[in-house]
Amino acid sequence: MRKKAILVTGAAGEIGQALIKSLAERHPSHLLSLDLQSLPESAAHMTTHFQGDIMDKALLSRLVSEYEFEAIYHLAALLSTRAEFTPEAAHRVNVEGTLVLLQMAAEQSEWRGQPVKFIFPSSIAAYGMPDLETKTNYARVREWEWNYPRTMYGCNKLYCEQLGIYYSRHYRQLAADRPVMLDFRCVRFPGLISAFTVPSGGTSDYGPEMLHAAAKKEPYACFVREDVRIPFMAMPDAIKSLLLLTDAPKERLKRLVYNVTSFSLSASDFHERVLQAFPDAEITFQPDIKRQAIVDSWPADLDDSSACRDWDWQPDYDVERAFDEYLVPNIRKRYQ
Ligand code: AKB
Repeated sequence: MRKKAILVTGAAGEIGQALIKSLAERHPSHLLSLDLQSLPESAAHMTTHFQGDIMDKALLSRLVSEYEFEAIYHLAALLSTRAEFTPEAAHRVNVEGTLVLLQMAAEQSEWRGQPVKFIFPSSIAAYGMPDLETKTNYARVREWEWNYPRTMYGCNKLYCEQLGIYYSRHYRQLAADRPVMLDFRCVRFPGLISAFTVPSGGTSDYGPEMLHAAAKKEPYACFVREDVRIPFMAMPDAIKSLLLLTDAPKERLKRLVYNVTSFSLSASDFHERVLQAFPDAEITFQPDIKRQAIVDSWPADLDDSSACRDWDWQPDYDVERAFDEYLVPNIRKRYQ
């Protein structure tokens, strides 16, 4: 008999580490994780961890032969800045890796006669605002608007959303028997900010980098203009959204891809919040024109009313609570 399990790929990343902690409370005995990296001590004891590549077919076959997956949280990805340096490698990990996992989930759904839940984080990078005027005029974008990503990562996310929908609704549509299809559910995240991990490889990283540098008393040169605005969310809300969407009754879901957000801040608003907490912070603005252009193409805010309506999404942390109760106290403690 194969053992029932929940699988988290990309488990050593920022979302992964936070998600492992919440999932371990819900499913203490059957949590599996997969990542190229080992897990930090704080998460390692909570899961059975496999250090390896999502493209390693032998490793995946071994997992499939031993475990029956009830849900897969597929987080492994190269983020937007990193992906621009190695676009083809990003495509391989972000798209081909997702395809391999979707196929595995599709096969498992058939074997167990029950859909495997496939939870996928997408991103504001799936949007592409053509210019700053449009970005200002269409502040809160809805899921079907401005789907013209400018980065390889954004293209990968948008296409994988479509692949997920295909595997969930139309997979093997010409076969004589309709297969049991997987249950794909996706959130488009804004920039995420964790108090416990520092991001790497993303382009929304200037926010969390500013905050962590200030707490460490290190100078920080912000790589975007002061006026640039995007939405952000504190990590506990990102985890909350993934778990709420996992638990939502299927009949309530009118879409498979949902925006979620919490607060929208300009880089100068962010700077001011950091200064309130760390008045001696040495932060300058030295925009990198190329990374700036990527952030300029992301919407100023997201309309998450579909998620609010369909699965009662509400963030716990508005901007005040995020900084005052979660980020600043925990980051202070971390670097004391
Ligand atoms: C990135 O900057 O690439 C990510 C994202 C916005 O998805 N944080």
